[in-house]
Amino acid sequence: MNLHKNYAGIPDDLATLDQANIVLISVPYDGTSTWQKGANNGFEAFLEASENMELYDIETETEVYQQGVFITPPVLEDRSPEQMVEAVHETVKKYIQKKKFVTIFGGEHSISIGTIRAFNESFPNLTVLHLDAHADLRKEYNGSSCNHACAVFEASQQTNLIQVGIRSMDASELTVMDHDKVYFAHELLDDDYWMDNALAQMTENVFISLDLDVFDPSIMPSTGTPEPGGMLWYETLSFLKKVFEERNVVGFDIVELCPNAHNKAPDFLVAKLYYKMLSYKFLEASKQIDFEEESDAPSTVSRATKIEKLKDQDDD
Ligand SMILES: [Mn+2]
Repeated sequence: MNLHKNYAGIPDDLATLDQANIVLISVPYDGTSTWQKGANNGFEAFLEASENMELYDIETETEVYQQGVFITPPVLEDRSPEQMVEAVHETVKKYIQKKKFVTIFGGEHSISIGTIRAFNESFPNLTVLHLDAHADLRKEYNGSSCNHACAVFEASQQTNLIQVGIRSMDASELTVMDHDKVYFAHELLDDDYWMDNALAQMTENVFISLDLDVFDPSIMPSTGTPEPGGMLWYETLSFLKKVFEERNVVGFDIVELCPNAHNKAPDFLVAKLYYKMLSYKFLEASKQIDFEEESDAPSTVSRATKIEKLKDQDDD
């Protein structure tokens, strides 16, 4: 693993713990996956793809990388699923206490048991927004409660869990599932109000746990257990944007990137998804940076500001 890379190739001075507002913790763990292996290679593929992104976000007219992204040493504990979860829990909590915006990259979905536990202990009345093809509500699987199939069982008991995009589950999960707070993939097509209804059920503090298999395999084939009938790019972004605008998103994790060396497009999708989520989170702060640059140092205005100006001229 190459530890010297920065996310999106940002300058080193924006990638230090002191300077960065955003912390990125990788957990390259693949100990309990049951079908296609390789989620342990996801983070490296994500980082490599991110280096090829253009950093001006057209939709928000911002350059969120200026908030800085610090990549922590990876969580490598893998002696048992339980010990891995505890290591994730401790690490995530440590960075939350440093008042950073903490994001976590898997690895497979069992890592989220630790991330959710850390956020739930740190923020009152937490909603967990779970985007996934799978319900992941088993209390125990293959002899462990820290299996990927159990990723949000604890969240279902201890937080306000809202599940979106689900299209695969075991009958035993029906008794655990809170059906009013589940938005099945097949229902999203015919329901114009699902986004607003899901939002209305969220408390102020929201943690997002995003399993990449929530996306349709046509755009996200690089995942351990692809399921047909998933969400597409723009509907997912428009939902996420609403959540970031209307609630206090306290952090998020992205899991289950299982890269394919012969198809880089899914890696790029994830790099961009991460950037979009940060762009939504820091929308106001990013616009502020552009404004300050314009007033203090006109010769070094950012690309975002220049484009803002061009647009103003068009409006006249
Ligand atoms: Mn899944």
